[in-house]
Order: sequence, then structure tokens, then C-alpha cells
Amino acid sequence: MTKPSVLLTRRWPAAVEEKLGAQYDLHLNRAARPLSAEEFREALQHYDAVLPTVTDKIGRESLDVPKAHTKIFANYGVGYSHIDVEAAKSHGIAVTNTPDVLSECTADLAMMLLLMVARRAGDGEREVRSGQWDGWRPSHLMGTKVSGKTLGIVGFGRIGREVARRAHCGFGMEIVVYNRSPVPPADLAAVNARAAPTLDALLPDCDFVSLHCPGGAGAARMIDSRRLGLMRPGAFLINTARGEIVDEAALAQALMFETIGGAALDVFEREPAINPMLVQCENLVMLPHMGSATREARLAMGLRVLDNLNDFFEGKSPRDRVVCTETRT
Ligand code: 8YV
Repeated sequence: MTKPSVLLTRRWPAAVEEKLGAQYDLHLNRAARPLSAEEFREALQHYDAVLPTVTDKIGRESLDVPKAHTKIFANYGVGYSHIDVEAAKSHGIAVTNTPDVLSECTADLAMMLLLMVARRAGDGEREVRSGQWDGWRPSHLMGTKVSGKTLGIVGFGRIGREVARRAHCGFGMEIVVYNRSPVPPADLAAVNARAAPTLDALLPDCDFVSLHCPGGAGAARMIDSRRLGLMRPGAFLINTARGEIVDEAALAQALMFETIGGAALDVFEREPAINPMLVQCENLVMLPHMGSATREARLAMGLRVLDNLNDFFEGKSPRDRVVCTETRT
């Protein structure tokens, strides 16, 4: 039996590429850049499976082929707002993602950003490296205490829960949650959290707000200038979810006029482009989309993709199916 052909749109950790290569007819994109829409359309005519990442914008243009040969997009990552799932479905292409295996590392990074912005770690690091530090003084780089403060979690899925656990058990923070669907009381009780009825109700109650909801058109600019205005003066916004959730121009304005205390971002509206207004903001920490960037998580994500592919090509329903089409027999 011939092995299904599989295209990796970017290079993955070597151990995963090796495992994929042992089971599938593996093709690698050796260029260190994402595929263009034209290259993507070409790939759809040839490969049984295409394994994309967040840098592949799989919208109508990339899917504009009369008939796709590809049967599955097995995405390397939990978020899939870069894939037009309706268009994929109309071609009969199944879509899977990689939940669970990156939740802890992404939550660790969210906590790191929260601490960095509150305690001015970026300012301090820049000062030391540039040789500008002229010694200890009582009012030098004073930040904001984290322990015991109130943290608002927007989106109480796997990552949001891990952040709540760290913040509550490790830092004694009070947790307030806003989630689109009701959260079971036991899940709230696990971190002594209370649920806010709306996002607008959560924002004024929090010293820190951390975003953990899915991106996509439905969430676009959910945090806009009005909602930034509902945050406490001195409060901090943390985004490790998706860039489109925050109106960056409105955020830059809030940071410049110091209507909030600061922000920390791992994701951006037009990655890897950074809004030049954000670069001007001193009370902002920025990282290059590295929430899941640990050897452990990236390996586990790859193995999870492999699981999904194996299920799919064995005719079973993949465990992480987000778009359902009939499975291959
Ligand atoms: C991934 C992420 O590295 O999983 C996600 O949704 O944002 C990142 O942790 C990225 O998506 C890889 O494609």
C-alpha cells in the first residue's frame, strides 16, 4: 500500500520529522518562509495531508482551487483562526489541532509576561545590558506587587485554567473569570474563582486581565478603546492568545496616555509586523509569539499531529478534529 503523502509547510523539530518520515511519504518546505497562496494552491492538488502552522494564512485565496486532492489539514498548534474552516469544509478537508500539550507552557509564558510587565523586567534588562545601570537606589524601577492582586481570565479553556491555577496557588491571586459558555461551579471552586456575567463587568474589577479566548473574526478587536477604558487605572493587559483580539492602535493610545498601567503581548495583529506605535510604549513588554516554544511542547505538538494523522488515515475520527468531514476509509 502506498504511504499517504504529507507536506510540512515549515520545518518541525527533527525528532518529529523523523517519526513522520518513517510512516508517511514526507515532503518538507526547505525554504525558511511560509508558502505563498500560489504555492499553497499547488500543494492542495498534490498532497494527501498538509500540515500547516500559524504562519499559513489559509483563506479563500489559498483554497481557491476547483478540486482539492488534500483530505486533511493537521494543524501544528491549538489555535486555528488562520484557517478558513468553512472553506476547508466545502472542499471536504478535515481540520485538526493540538490542544492540551501546550497548555502548561503557554500558561507559564502568560505568568512570565504578567510578572515582567508588573515588575518592569524589560526596563531592568535593557538598563543592565546597555551599561546604563548606575547602582541601587530606593526608588529605582519600582513596579507593582503581583501577589494577592485580582486577575481576570478571559476564556476559561485549558490554558486559561492553567493560568488561574498558577496565579491562585502560586501567587495567592483572586481569580475572576469571563467565559462565553457557563463554567461548571466545581471548575471555578478549584481556584476559588468567581464568574463575571460579561466581559464589561469583569474589566473594572481586575488589576490584571489575561486573554485566553480563541481568535478569529468573532473576537476581532474585542478589546477596543471602550473596553480599555473600563480597565482600572494602573491595570495590566496580557495577551498570549491571538493578536486580532486587541485593537493595537487603541492599546498604544491607552499605554501612551497611561490610562492603564501596562501591557504584555506575545501575539500581534499582523505578525511579524509590529505596529510602530507599540514600539514607542515603554510600559509594554513584547515577545515574538513564543507561548509554546519549549522543546517539550513543540515535540508533544508534533506527536499529537502524528496521532491525528494516524487516526485519519486509519479511517477513524481524529481525536482533535475541529472540522468534521467524513473520515477516509
Ligand atoms: C504555536 C499557538 O506555536 O498553538 C497555538 O495556537 O499560538 C502557538 O503556540 C503556533 O500556533 C504554531 O503553529
